[in-house]
Amino acid sequence: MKIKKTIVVNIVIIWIFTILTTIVWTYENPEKIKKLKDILKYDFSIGKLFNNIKSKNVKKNFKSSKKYFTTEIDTAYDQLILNHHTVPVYSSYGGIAELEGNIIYLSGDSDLFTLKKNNYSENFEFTLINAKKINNGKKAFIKSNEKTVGKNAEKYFGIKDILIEKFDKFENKLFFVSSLKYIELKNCYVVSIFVAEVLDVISIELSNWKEIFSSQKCLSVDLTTNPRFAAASAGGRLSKLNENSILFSVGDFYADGVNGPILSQDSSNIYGKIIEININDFSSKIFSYGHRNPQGLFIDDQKNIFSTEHGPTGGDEINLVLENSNYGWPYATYGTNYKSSDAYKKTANDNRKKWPIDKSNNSHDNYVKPLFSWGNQFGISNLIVYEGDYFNNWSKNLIVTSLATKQIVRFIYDYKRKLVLYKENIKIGKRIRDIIPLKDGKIVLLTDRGKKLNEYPEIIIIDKK
Ligand SMILES: [Ca+2]
Repeated sequence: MKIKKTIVVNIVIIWIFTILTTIVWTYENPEKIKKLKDILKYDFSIGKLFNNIKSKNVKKNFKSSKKYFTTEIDTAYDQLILNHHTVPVYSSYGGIAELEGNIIYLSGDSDLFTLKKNNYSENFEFTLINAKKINNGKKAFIKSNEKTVGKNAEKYFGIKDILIEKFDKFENKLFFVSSLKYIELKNCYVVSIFVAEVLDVISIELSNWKEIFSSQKCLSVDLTTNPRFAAASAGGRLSKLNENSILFSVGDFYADGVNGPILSQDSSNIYGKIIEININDFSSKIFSYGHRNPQGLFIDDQKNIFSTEHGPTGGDEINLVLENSNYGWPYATYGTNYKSSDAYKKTANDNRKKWPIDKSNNSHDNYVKPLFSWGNQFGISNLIVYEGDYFNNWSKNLIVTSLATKQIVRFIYDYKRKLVLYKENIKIGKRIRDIIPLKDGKIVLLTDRGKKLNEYPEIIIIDKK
């Protein structure tokens, strides 16, 4: 009897020890939790552990705290209602588009959903679309490079944007996707565009994905040293330019002359550029250059091309993009140096906050100047020109989104003088990745995922009270 009792006590001790070890090991550490989750095929996070044990149907039980909720904010003209729809998968980036009045969401890991009204309840619901995934080699990339670049492999390798548009020469609408793509044989990566035809706009039936564009220069994870694999500066925005072509904004991956070689001023590659791609023969050319991380692109009704771009600290920009023009990076910026870069750390004596290779001496002279540049941390993402009439006081205003300050900013733009005149900050309270206008005049935002596994991205539909 005594032996049996000892065995039971030992088992209980081992059991408690295992739980404690797991809790300590995974505490506030999303990668480890993700690893465990993958091993156990289980959504596993502290605080949710006991709920999860009860749950039998793990897949259906997605872990965001609230699937749908609303908030209200006051602005200069309107009281706004924000309809927050928590997306069903935890991923970074991805993109949103409108198709036949419904919102299409492709996650950073290529899961395709529609967000639309349920016929019976009028509530919005996500439906998973049965489409093939983009074959970008993400798993192989993570496997080969996670040891070197850590969590950045999972976070930054994936889908950057989507675009769904009708073009004259095609019977069906075209669905474009921009993504990083891993070239396993050479252990390097490129940026690519894939396209499918939308064969049925209601059921979202897609043809097979076809790769129509890839950068020639394949980048290794040690292109830059600090950080390695700087795909936070990947750009990736897609926009329809005309019936024959699209524009594609590509970042410099921090290859800026300080943290790596200079790519954005070198015309032999497409990084740090906006690229025009012909959709009939897939030929491409450099449209504009000297960009750092152009994450926003919008072409308005009058064919004005607006872009946004992350600068170094305090140097985020809105630009009016003109063909064959040089936007200055890395030789001109109003921003100062990032704390993370090598240049910042080199010596304490010199002016270490200055961007060290600014040839323009903080004037941006000899390069196309931005329409506006922030002197504070802003974390710019995408933008639109508001061309609807639902928010009737916002007509032709630029609506620019921000990650760090969790807001949208409305600019009044003087089209004749090409100047911004007025700005209104509108606090949303979430890091915003993407913005699209809907045909009915409402505006939709895609937010960033949080650091914790239960902080899923949201799609926020902005409405008036
Ligand atoms: Ca610039």
